[in-house]
Amino acid sequence: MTPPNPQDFHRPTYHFLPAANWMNDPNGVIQWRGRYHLFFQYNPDGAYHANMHWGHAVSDDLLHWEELPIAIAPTPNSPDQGGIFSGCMVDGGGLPTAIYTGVNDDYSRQVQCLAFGNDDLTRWTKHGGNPVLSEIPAHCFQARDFRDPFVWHADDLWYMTVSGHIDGVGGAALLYCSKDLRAWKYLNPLFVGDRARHGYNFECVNFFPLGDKWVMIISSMFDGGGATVLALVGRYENHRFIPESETVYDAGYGYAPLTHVDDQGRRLIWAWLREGRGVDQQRAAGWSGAQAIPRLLSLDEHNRLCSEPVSELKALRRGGFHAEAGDLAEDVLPVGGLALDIEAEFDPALAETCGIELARSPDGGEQVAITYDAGTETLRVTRQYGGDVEALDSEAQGLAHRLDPGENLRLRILLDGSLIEAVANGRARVTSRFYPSSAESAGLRLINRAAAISLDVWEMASIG
Ligand code: DQQ
Repeated sequence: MTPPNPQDFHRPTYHFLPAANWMNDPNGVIQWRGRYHLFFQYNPDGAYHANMHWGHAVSDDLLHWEELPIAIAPTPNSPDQGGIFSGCMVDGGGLPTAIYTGVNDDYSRQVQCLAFGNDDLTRWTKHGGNPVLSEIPAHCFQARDFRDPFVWHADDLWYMTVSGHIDGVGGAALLYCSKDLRAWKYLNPLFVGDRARHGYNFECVNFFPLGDKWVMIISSMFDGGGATVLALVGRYENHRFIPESETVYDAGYGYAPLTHVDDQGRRLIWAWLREGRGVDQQRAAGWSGAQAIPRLLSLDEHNRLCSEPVSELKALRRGGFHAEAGDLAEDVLPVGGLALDIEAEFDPALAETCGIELARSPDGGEQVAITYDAGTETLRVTRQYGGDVEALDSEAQGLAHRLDPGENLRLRILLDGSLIEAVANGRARVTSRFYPSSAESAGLRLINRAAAISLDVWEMASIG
C-alpha cells in the first residue's frame, strides 16, 4: 500500500476523501443526534476496487470530517463474506439501521442485509436473520445484479427499491414493502427502463418526493461500457413511477449518488467522484475517489431538477476577487489556484462561446476549459494537457443545456486539485478530472471577456 504524498497537488483539499486507499459510493448518509455521518464504499487494502467495507466519517458542519474506524466489514461464511456493497440507513424506531447488499466472493450472489448501530454509529451488529431479502422475482433479475437497497417510510410501512434489470428488457427498480424492515414482500417493478435510453442495468436507484413530484435518480450502465446518472421527474401512482421528464444529472465523473433528508428538512445529494486516470496511477498515488460537495436538491418552476452546493460551503471561501462587465482589461485573470470556488455570469447573446479556463499553465499550453456554446446549446469541458497524457482521460465532455429566453449563463465551478464540479444555471451539471503536469498550472482565463457580466473567485481553505 502506498501512503499518499502530502505534496500531491492532485489530491483534493476541501472535498472529503479518506486518509488513504480506495473510496467509491456514498452509503448510509444520515444526520443522527445532530451530527452528519457519511459511510462509503472503502477498500482498506489499497487504492483499487476490491474487498468492500463501509468506511465512516462524521461532521458537524458538512465541511470538516473526522474519519472514524471502519463501520461494517465482511463476515467470513456469511451472506456478505465477499463484501459490503452499497445501501442506505434509516432510523428504525430509534435503532440506527443500515440496509446494504451483501455479496459472495465473485459477486454472483447479491442479497440485502441489515446491521444495527450503537448510539454514535461506531459499533455495528449484524442482524441474525440476514439476509432479509434474497428472492428475486422469477422473470426479473440475475442474482448478480440485485443490489443497492434504498428505503423510505410512508403510511406506516417501509418501502424499499432494489436496483438491477429485467432480463432482455433493460434496467429496472423493484419495489418491496415491510412492516418491520426484516420481512419484505415484493410488490411490483417500481420502474422499468428502456434499454437504449436508460441503460441495460440500474445501480443505486433513489426515489423520493420533491415539491409536488417524485424524483428517481438512477446510476445507469449502458451497453458499450458507459455509465451515467439520470434524473427522472414524474408521478407515483399505485406503487409505480410514471416519469414525465428526464435529464442527465451528471455528465461526467459523478456516480452512484445517494440522497437523504437532514434535520433542516433539506433533501441533500452526495456522489462519488471517480478518477480520470489509470489504475496504476491511482495505486501509486495511494488514494482514489472523493465525495462531491453535498448539494441541495429542488425543482424549479418548470419542475426541472436543480442542485446547488450546500450554503455551508461558503464558510471555506477566503480572499475573493470580484469583477464586473468592462472591469477587466485582460482575459488572463490576476487570481488563480487549484482550490477555488467560482461564480461567473455571461450574456450568451454577446458571444457564441463563453466560459473560463482553469488550471492554466503560464504559456496557456495546458488548461481545462468549461465553455457554453450558444449555437449548439451545449456545456462543454475540454482538457488540454501540456505533459505526458498517457493514462489520463482527455476526451471532450458535453451536455445539452438550453437557456430560457433572456436567461444568462450562470456558472458555478468548484475546482479542487484534480477535481472539477461545474453546474450551469443550477440544473446542468458536468464533473471532470484534470491532472495538471505542474502546480504552476493554476491560472484562470476568461473565454470571451466581452460576454462576461460578473465574476467572483474565492480561494478555498483546506479542510485537512
Ligand atoms: N458500487 C457498489 C455497488 C454499486 C456500485 C460496489 C455503483 O453496490 O452498484 O462498490 O458504483
